[in-house]
Amino acid sequence: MTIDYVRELYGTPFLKLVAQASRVHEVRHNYDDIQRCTLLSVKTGGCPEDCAYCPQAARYHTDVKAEKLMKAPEVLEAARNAKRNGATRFCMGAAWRQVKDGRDFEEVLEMVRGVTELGLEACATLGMLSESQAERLKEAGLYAYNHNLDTSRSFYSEIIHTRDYDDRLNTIGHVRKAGITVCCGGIIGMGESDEDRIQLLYTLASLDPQPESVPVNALVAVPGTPLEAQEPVDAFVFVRMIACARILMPDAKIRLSAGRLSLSEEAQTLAFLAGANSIFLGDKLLTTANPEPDADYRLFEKLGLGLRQETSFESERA
Ligand code: SAM
Ligand code: DTB
Ligand code: SF4
Repeated sequence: MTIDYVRELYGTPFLKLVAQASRVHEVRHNYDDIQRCTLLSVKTGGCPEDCAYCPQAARYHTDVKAEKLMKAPEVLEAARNAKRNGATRFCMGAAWRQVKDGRDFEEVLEMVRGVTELGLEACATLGMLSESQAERLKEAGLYAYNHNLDTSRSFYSEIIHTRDYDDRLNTIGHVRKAGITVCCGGIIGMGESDEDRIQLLYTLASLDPQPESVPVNALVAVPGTPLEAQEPVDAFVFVRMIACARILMPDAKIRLSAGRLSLSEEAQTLAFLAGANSIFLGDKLLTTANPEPDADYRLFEKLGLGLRQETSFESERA
């Protein structure tokens, strides 16, 4: 794979691109199998980083209030609920720049052990990690670690100034080395160019091995953040990203992540056709709104997917 190939792919006429992605999807995956994941913000707000999209950065004046780390029992209650709603993966997010050893990290390890015991894929996103912290998360049963590259290397420095692209790549390396699966994707709609999206796709698909999980987020423009006035991303661009990701990373789970409230049911359906095979289930992402589970299940029913609450998880495991 070369950058020129990715450019050519990204520039393919829309219907041809979606059809090509759909062919790859049919061979490697199953349209009926859309993984549902639930997010929980276990440590909200007060983050020292300056990510321009993020409502949890302490320096921006958003409605998000800084909170202390949740306790494991409360997190496990939410995980049990998520499982009842049909989620098979539970992702815990912390608004930290990096993990610090000590009491809070021990509490997170307790959460990971509990979520794993429930039979859910435990995923966490806690900021930068050292090699030894990644090993301890692995020992506790962590299945996946989410750490996004977000955009191209060159646009990254316009969006975030408090860390750089190589910091991101280093943490991803530590996660990989510890034997945890990698969840790494990006955000579109931040004002990046087509070339930035192409570079992001190229970098993600060049990771060796490729990430097992690739979240594609549409920016949720939150009042108070520097990106509050961004226009919503065009659904055709969103689906184009999904299709390219599916073709370039044929075995990965491609996750239709943040921003679904601004996509119509038809646009989401096109994303599933183009290879998206996961959504976040639950009316909240980390701090912003997401569709109600009932609405998602109504869409699944219209699509004849046979995905249900409660029963689906047991039958998937059977
Ligand atoms: N602090 C950790 C970090 O930055 O890796 C973990 C939590 S952070 C909120 C996880 C990811 O959420 C970010 O990398 C970004 O891709 C995504 N995200 C944050 N705010 C977003 C927004 N307003 N719209 C879309 N995605 C967003
Ligand atoms: C990812 O790529 N998207 C999720 C998850 N990883 C952690 C987070 C989306 C956050 C959207 C903004 C919010 O709700 O705070
Ligand atoms: Fe902090 Fe993560 Fe938000 Fe950046 S994206 S401000 S690191 S919580």
